[in-house]
Amino acid sequence: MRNADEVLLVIDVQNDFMPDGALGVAHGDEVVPVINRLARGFSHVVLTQDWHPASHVSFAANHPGRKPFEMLTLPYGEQVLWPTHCVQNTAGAALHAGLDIPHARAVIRKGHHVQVDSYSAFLEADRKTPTGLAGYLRETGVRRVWCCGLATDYCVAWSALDARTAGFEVALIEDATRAIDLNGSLAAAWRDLLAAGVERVQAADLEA
Ligand code: VGL
Ligand code: ZN
Repeated sequence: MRNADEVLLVIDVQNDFMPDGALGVAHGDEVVPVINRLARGFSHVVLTQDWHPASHVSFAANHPGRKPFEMLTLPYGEQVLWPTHCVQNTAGAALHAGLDIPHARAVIRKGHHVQVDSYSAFLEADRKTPTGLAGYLRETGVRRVWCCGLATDYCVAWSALDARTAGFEVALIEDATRAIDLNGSLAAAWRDLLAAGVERVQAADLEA
């Protein structure tokens, strides 16, 4: 069992990010058994859910004439336009049924503001609005955050970077993630992660 000051942060293991989902991540389902095993080694596990209103600004369908995976300039910066995904209370937004973490303590839902996306579990895309996760982790005595889930180059990377900025030690468990990899986003994410001091580890490293 890992120390009480370490948390496993399981990001967006939701049906819409599975290979047959609305925003399918290739081999996304393969992280489920790996994460279930990892979670048994942590007394503290926190889950996240991407949790958008149907009218969300990140959906291409809400911008007439625009298509998924195009870019759009918004007041807070450049936004990828995504296929409609993880709409609040839909089956696609539900956690994968095979996720088996009965002792998970908290679920953070993000991306609920109509006009602002939130890849990060800590700070929304306006880079100002906190989700409350940093405060929750500090108040529960967490010092080190282990990140896994979907997708490596979007929600997992942004969460890991913001966890570093918030002052936590951070590791990203590479084989407990899968990537979208849009226009080189995976390589760019790893460049930023390593530069920020995020450790790149494999699930087996935690069992050693
Ligand atoms: C995600 C794109 C849009 C993710 C969420 O979970 O990585 N990616 N919304
Ligand atoms: Zn989303």
